[in-house]
Amino acid sequence: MSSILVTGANGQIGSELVDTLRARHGDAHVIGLDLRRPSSDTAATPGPPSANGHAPGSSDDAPFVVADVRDRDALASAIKRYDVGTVYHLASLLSANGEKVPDRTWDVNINGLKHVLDLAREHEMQVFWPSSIAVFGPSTPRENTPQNTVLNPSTMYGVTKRSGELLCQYYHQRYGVDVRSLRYPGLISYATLPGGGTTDYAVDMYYEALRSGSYTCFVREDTRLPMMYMPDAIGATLDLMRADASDLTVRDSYNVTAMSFSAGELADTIREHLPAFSCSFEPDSRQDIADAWPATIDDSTARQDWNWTPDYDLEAMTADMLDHLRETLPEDAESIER
Ligand code: VAH
Repeated sequence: MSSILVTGANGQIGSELVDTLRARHGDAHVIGLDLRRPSSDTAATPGPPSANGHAPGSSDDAPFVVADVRDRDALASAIKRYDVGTVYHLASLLSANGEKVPDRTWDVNINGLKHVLDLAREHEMQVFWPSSIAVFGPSTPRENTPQNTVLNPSTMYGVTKRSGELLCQYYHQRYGVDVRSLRYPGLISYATLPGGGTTDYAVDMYYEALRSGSYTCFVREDTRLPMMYMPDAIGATLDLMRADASDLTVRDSYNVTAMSFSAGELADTIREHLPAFSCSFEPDSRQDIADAWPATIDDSTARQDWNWTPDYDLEAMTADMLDHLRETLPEDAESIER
């Protein structure tokens, strides 16, 4: 059985996708790749990877490669060493952090993707690559944003995501590379801390509601954005990759969403569980990014082509997020609820 390579394996999506894939296919068949070893491994036994190339602390069957996706030779070496047949190429800088270093964002997000697509063509690998609602811009219809519409992103992150979509479509049409992509909305998970995204206000809010009981939100109370709980994002990703290629009518990237809510609605929903939670709203530069994105998404094409349907709404996500965060946050978080 050929193996699966996940780049950006330590990230918000990557860390959960690696766990899900290893549970399905076995540790030995899923290779994580990122700029550094997973913190849990380095915490366990810091030091160079063991002789067999496995990160210390992980099980002997959980291979991990420390590499930069801009290094084509390092990618090629990992693909050959582990006989990779599928790549989930998640390594990317996100919107807010990406605006601080636009040149690096272009370099990582686009040159990294092109290396993966070139290697996919050479080794006949299937590829998943995440796009984002960040491909939409100020002149895109904000409500029920269609699959095919005006795309004029206002961030370097959005420019790389739209450019990457066109690159994926080209490699499929010109070279027959089976690359598939989703325009993720804001993703919310309890497994990793926020990573420099604009929608990460939502993740921050859950953490602070338990940690301190109060949160100062960096977008306006009425800022409404499309969102999705991570279990649905992982499910959508694996469903798309398993779909019959003949059913797919989109080869740039599929619109998908699960819910839309405002920052104020999120605070209200959290208060249904933590009545003492207080939230204030002090927009910063990330408000401009959020204002350029849609409020709601039309994902009917994904539902038609490969039966996309989410499981979590705002209430179900909030209950599950708080349950899991109570398990992982320090004891003093419990004091907020009393
Ligand atoms: C970001 N979480 O905020 C990412 C995502 C739709 C937003 O792409 O940059």
